[in-house]
Formats: sequence, structure tokens, C-alpha cells
Amino acid sequence: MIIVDLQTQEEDNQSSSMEEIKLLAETAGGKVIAEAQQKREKIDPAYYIGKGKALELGTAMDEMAADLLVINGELSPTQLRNLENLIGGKIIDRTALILDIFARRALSRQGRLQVELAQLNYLLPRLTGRGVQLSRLGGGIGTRGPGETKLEVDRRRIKKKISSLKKEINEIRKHRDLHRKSRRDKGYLLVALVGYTNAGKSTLLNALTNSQVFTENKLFATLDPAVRELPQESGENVLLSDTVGFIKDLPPQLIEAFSATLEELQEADLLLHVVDITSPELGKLMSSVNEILSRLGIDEKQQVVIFNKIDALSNKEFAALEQKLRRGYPSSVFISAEKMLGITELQEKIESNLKSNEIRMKLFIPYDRWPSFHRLYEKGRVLKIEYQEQYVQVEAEVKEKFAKELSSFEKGPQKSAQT
Ligand SMILES: Nc1nc2c(ncn2[C@@H]2O[C@H](COP(=O)(O)OP(=O)(O)OP(=O)(O)O)[C@@H](O)[C@H]2O)c(=O)[nH]1
Ligand SMILES: [Mg+2]
Repeated sequence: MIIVDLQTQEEDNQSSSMEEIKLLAETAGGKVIAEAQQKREKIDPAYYIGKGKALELGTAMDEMAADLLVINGELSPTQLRNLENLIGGKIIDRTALILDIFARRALSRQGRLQVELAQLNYLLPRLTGRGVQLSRLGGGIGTRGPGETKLEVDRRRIKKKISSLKKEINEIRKHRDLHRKSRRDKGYLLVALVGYTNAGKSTLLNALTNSQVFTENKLFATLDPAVRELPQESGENVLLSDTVGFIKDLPPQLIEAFSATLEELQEADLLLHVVDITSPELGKLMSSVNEILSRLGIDEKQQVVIFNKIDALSNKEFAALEQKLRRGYPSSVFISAEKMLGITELQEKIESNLKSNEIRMKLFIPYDRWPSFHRLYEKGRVLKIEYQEQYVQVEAEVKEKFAKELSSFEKGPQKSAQT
């Protein structure tokens, strides 16, 4: 395959971007035989890379007998169609490449369903693009008969498949909700690993929980996240969950499709943000992770920033970086998940973070209010429940934020009986 990367004036992180697309291509099982770059002021609306460059690449593909042209960017359906018509060879964009990797790597039923959904979501507008004229002949919504084309049949079939996949995923989601709820009821706290793909999340999961989940020096090694028990000094029940790695400009189809997997993160009491300290652009990678977290609505969650792979730096490099990073991220931890460096400090940090900002409360809840107290299970940990005559007496540990809302129930039974 040949890879082409477009540099526009708005962007400035090209070299690493090229490294990343190459790694993606290799992860997808392709062999990169040539790479090209083009500088343009902005993206070409018709061909993305510009017609001249596209023709040039078409010739190169013929000459080198390359089977595939990979474009480092997301093409609109029209750009893809124009390029295909112009060049004749097979062309894929970054999103399609990522989808392909996900498809190869998804093993669980849920993973497979989610990938298939993402692929069909990606495909649908691209079918439409090709068939827009034909579609119009059809006469619009609800008309069947002479104007119906194969394309419309395809589209309808895909839409049907999409909705059945969504249904299936929803079933799994419900099941997981139950599972999560029972975890809550048992008083488990949840810590979740997040971070850029290949940062070392799974390696760290293994280090902290003494397990052997799959790790690899390729992108998106983890698609079916594992959950393991995380032993605590305090004896508290804590689970650590691995997550699908993030990547900058993660295709929205994937975020949507993987919402069931990513939902796990919503439940987390603490996020461990793992960062590869050897990455030349770690600041940017961290912002893209945070961007995705905010799209998922969980950027407010407590985060411990973990700089991993310190063993891969020389002492001098490490000293310089550490000083700089500590200033920017005062409560970060520096570790090597592989060489087990800094793990004890991290464990202590996790433990103290879980304890902080939780308040133990004794609540007296009138029976008529009790049904709405399911939230307690989500926002806190119920330690003890006693069903008294007039109220439910609950001992719980809850987050500071939630504690304020509950303070009116802290009063003894006599007082709460008046209200
Ligand atoms: N030198 C060094 N390499 C590490 C360390 N931790 C992880 N790695 C390597 O980094 C690569 C990626 O590790 P993973 O644990 O699979 O990374 P991940 O974040 O789970 O990646 P995805 O699941 O693909 O998102 C592997 O080749 C690991 O061996 C470390 O502390 N030092
Ligand atoms: Mg992993």
C-alpha cells in the first residue's frame, strides 16, 4: 500500500501523524511500500489531496503494483468516489483503516456487534453518495416499484441491519447494567484505565492485578476490555477495568458504536490516565484523550495522570522530562508498568484518591422517598440498611458533591418526621 498524508496550514503535527498512520496500516496487516506527502493551503473539496497529486499517485500505484492507497484523513463520500473514479485503484481513508483494525480485533460478541454497527454507519452515506441520482428517480420516501434500484434495496437492508444491531447491543447493555448494579450493591468501587492507544494500559492492568491480559506493540490491542480485582491495603473491594485505547480524531461512528463498552467509564470512581512518556507529542495525545472523555461527558471525573515507560528513557532524558511534567501535572505518577517501577507509589495514590472526597453519612429516609434513592447506589456506596418503622436508615459513603444534596436526610427521625 501507498500512504499519503496531507499537510494543510491549520495542522502542524505532521511527522507524528505520519508515524501513526504507518503504524495503523501495519496493524491492519498492510505493507507500506511508499509514502507521500502533499502540502496544500487547505483540503481540496473534490479530491481531498488535489487532482494533480491524485493522478500522480495513481501512476505510482500502477508502477509499484500497490494494491491500496491509504489517505491519512477522513474523506467525504464524494471525495472518495471522485478519487476512485480518477485513479481506479482501491482507496481507503483513516477511518476505514481504523474500522478495519477494529474488525480484526473484536473477539467478543459485543465487540463484533459494535464494530459491525460502526462499519455499516460508515458505509451507509457512502452508498448514498454513489446512488444519489438513482435514488432521486425512485420518487422519494415510501415509493416502491419501477423506480426501485438495487441500491435502494441495499440501503434499506443496511438500515434494517443497523437497527437490529442496535437492538442486540441494547440487550447486552441492559445485561451489563444489571451486572454493574450488582457490583455496586456489593460495594465495589470502580477504577478505569484510559489513555491513548499503545500507552501501556493493559500492561499496567497486568502489573496491578497480577493478570495476563493481552498486550502488544501495535494499536488497539484491546477491544474487549477486561475487568480485574484490584487488591487494596484497606481490604476495600475495588475493580480495575481496561478500556479500548483512544486515538486522535477517533471516528465518531466508533464512539457511538462502542458506547456500550465506553459506558463502563461513566461508572468509574476514578480514572487512571496512562500516558506514554516517550511519545514526542504527549501533550497533544493527552488533549485528544481528554477531548474524548469530555465527549463522553466524563471529563469532570477524578483523574490520576500516569506517565508510563520511564524505563525507556535515559536518566538524563527522564530527569528533564520529569521536572517539566511535574510542574504541569503536580499529582502525576511516573512508572514503568513493564519493569514494575513506581507501582507501589501508584497503588498508594489510587487508594488515597478513592478515599478522598467520600463522606460517610447516616441517613434517615422516609418510605415515600425511598424509591428515588436508587441513585445512592450509583453515586455512593451503601454500607448498611435498616428498615425501621417510619424510615429507612442507611449508612453510606458518598461523594462530596452528592453529600450536599443528602444533608437534609441526616437529621434524626423526629425532625424528618416533621417535614
Ligand atoms: N518500555 C516499556 N514498554 C512498555 C511499558 N508498558 C507497556 N509497554 C509496551 O507498550 C506496548 C503497548 O502496551 P499495551 O499494554 O498493549 O498498551 P495499551 O495501552 O493497552 O494499548 P491498546 O490496548 O492497544 O490501546 C507493548 O508493546 C508493551 O510491552 C513500559 O513500562 N516500558
Ligand atoms: Mg490494551
